[in-house]
Amino acid sequence: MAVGVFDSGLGGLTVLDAVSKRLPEVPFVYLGDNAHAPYGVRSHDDIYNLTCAAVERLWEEGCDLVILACNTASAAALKRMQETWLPKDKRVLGVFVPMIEALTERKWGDNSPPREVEVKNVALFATPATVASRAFQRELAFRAIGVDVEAQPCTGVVDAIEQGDEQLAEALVRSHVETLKRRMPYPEAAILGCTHYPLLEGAFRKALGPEVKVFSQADLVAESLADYLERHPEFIGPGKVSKFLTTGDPEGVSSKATQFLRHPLRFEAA
Ligand code: DGN
Repeated sequence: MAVGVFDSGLGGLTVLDAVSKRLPEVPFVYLGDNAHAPYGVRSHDDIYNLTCAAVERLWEEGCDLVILACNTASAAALKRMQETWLPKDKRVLGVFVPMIEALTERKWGDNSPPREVEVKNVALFATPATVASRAFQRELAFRAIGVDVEAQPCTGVVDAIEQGDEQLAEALVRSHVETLKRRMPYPEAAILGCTHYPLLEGAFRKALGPEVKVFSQADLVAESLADYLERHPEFIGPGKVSKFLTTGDPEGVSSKATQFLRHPLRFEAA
């Protein structure tokens, strides 16, 4: 039995990279929905339907536990899936909760009432669909009170990264940070709420300044998954090797993925 990692495209490879480094003995099946990416500008219904189809495909691969590495899918589809669709023997986890637990210094499964936390001003950078969902603010409100969140939809950043245009991506980051700072001049913490942004962490840090604490999602998700699997070893089993699936063209996706992560990867058709 392997653990499924789903993303709308290639961005989730940043999460996969971190989880496979943290859990080298665990087999993973990665599924990128490249045929329908990007999700960030799609309707919530659309994102929900595509995400359910992808998770079903990962079940066929024997993945009873699936991580939605995609922030947009976690924001727009996860709650609805968990409440209305998911069978009892399957688990789907998203990428927001590990970040919020780190921000609020809580342990997994701490269901105590929301309380005051040290950080009061938080900047969230994400895709337009993630920002529109307000999922981050909703999850945060379960755990903390008195935190002001300013969310900046970072239009164009994912496309610039996917096109390999680093200069444009960095210029867009500077401009999105400036726009947010007009509304919140002194954020204490920044959440990079999109799979692609770890690749621009340096640009975000530079634009935000050294006094802002930047939360790096991939490592937090890896730590949280390690903790989860320790408590739920039933979701992993021997005899599987990691593999990479795409709904897009395997040749094209393999070469883009190799560029993206800077080491060779071979995708198969989903
Ligand atoms: N994977 C998406 C996310 O983390 O929000 C970014 C790519 C997209 O589909 N827009």
